[in-house]
Amino acid sequence: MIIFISVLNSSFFINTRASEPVSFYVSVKGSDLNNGTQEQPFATLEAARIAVREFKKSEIKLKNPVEIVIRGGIYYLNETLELKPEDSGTKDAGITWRAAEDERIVLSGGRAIDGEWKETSDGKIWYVDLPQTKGWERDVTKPEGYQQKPDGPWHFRQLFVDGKRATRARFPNSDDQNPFLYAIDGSMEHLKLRDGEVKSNWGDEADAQINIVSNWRFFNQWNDITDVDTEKSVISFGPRERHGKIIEGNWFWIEGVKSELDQPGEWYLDIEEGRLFYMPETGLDPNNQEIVAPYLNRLVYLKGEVENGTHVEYVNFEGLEFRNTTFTLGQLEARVHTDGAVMFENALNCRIEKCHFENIGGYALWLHLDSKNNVFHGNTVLNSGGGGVLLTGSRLSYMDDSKIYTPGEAAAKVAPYLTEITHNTVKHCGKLRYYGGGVHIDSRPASMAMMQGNYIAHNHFQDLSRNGIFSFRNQGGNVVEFNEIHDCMQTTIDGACIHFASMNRFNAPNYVLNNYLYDIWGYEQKPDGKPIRHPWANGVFLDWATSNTTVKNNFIYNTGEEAVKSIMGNWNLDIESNLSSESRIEPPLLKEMGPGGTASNSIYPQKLKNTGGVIKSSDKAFVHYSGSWEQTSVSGMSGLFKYNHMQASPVRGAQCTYRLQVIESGTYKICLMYFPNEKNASNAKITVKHAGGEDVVNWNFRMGDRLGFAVEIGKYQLDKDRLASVTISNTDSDGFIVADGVGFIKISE
Ligand SMILES: [Ca+2]
Repeated sequence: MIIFISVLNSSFFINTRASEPVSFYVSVKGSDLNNGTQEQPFATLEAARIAVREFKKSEIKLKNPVEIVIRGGIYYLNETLELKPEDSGTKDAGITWRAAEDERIVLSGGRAIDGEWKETSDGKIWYVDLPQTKGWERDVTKPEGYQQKPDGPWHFRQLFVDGKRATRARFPNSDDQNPFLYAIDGSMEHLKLRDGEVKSNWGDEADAQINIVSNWRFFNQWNDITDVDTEKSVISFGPRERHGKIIEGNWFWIEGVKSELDQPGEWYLDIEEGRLFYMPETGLDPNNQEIVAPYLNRLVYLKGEVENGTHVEYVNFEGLEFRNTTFTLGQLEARVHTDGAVMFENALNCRIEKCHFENIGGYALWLHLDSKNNVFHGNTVLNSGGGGVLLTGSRLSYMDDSKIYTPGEAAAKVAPYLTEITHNTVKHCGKLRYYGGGVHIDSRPASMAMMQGNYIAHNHFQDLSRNGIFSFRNQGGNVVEFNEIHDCMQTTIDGACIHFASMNRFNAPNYVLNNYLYDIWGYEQKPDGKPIRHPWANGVFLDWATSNTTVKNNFIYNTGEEAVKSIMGNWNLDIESNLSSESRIEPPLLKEMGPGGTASNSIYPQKLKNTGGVIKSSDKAFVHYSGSWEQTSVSGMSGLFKYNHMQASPVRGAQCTYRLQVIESGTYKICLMYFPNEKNASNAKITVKHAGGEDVVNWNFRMGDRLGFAVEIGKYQLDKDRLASVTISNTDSDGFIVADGVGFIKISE
């Protein structure tokens, strides 16, 4: 494509007054040969992006805000709109991509199926030729993930008919009395059914999957079917998404099988013939229906570079609709899937406002790495495969601490925070990936545990597969207030409307205030086809040592288990004045709940942090090792997690020193983190250097917290001008010494 930029010296830009926006226009009726004025709009967002970048180069300093006004119509994007640091605005001159007033703009990741549908001989199933899908080949060894534009032939696993996600040909049918199959046994690699239940033609398919809720029943996974054995009644999987072991009773369906196309509303893509099959509801002609299949995974990508420290800044999106994106297979984790219609990576001060997301494959917005002060306000998200907003750091895994999604030294130290997620509606989500939420805040590094978090207020979340809001690992400093969240935990167990699992007792203070939470289900499917309500479903769930958290003035009714549940050794909780009931209750200020309200408890950011630090054994800048150390790992909770740390045997001398970064003088509680083990030393020497000198403590590493959370070794005065440290030594020890982490938190002046 040739894009001709003629705007630079045109009179269009002369005489603009300060603060009046400079406007570029895009229209479905435009042309990329135009100059981007209202009269001569561009046809594509890409042309506008290039024009804005050129315009910025022509200015010494961006004086005026820039707006890209998109005129009404459906834009089937050919590739992801990628914005880089050079596409940034400034504080006084933001760059806003917005809908023209009162016009409906759809940015679609799909392709309209507009060929001619023909009836097959049975009179029920129709087909249309899609030669561009012919010859697609599945590679089960690689995760699919994001591509700016798909490589090779087109392929899809969702189809949208008249605005609804249609059913990929499956067995059992979704409206059967018992819509699932049930494993009687299995492993990470296969499952077994009762004799006679496995059909041979399931093994002949080029792209069949099962959607199974495995082992612990708090997530689902999509496993590629690579082989079936009808004699042994076994289905074998490819290597992708082996997240949980298959055990007796796990429920699933199989899809992507041509011979199972037998119910109105089902479809099947035949990649050998390059042909799409669909069985419409009786009497309907697909030629008269709006049928769209997804093509792109991500519509907009703001892409700073974490390792270079660059950011995309002051870019805004207003009033746009985002639709029809793909979901990808091969997610590294069940918990954190990574399909997002819009992604902000290393983005600062960017906004998405009054936008609409519908029928997308994953999350509406995925915020990644060093992203802060971003805003997601007044948006609607409907029928997403994932959830509303996802926030991730370099994504230390739940299952295995050594897996890092985004490698790199800078990436390991950052995670999104100070995000405002306000006045949004998220409904009917988690359709493809059950482990998700209205807001899912994933792992951040331990070094950030004491820092501020995110502001989540006045949202309405309804009908979600799992949590309303989830905040996992080293998260704190979150304010969650005046949200209305209900009908959560619809297809999984062990969560809540508001679920925090900080796995770190030093997390910055959280405030969960004045939320309205109800009808929290918990779901378990029984082999007789009847789902039952599983009790593991809560109003507020303070899980895995979540600490320093206030839960107050919440109204909670009809939970599977508790209104407010706290487990696994939380420190410093303040749970008071919450009203709960088994039947309906209403808060006195009902109108303040959700997007319609404006109230705030005014918790200011300075209240949202702790003073001190958390140092992990892998933080090389702060830990010095001498002697002989080895890396080892601890696995726990039936293999649910694996932690890595350092240990030294008593045979050869070893010690390590954690240098504490003291930025404020005061009295601090100093703690060790490690997993107790009987092979450990019962008499390790811990030397603490503090303001008053040096103390030696004898430490028994055989005792401690069974999940490796912080154990106090003492309270000490630390001075910001004096070296403070903790040294662990194996001199004369009777077992291993362990270096996992040290935390210190200021408790008084
Ligand atoms: Ca079927």
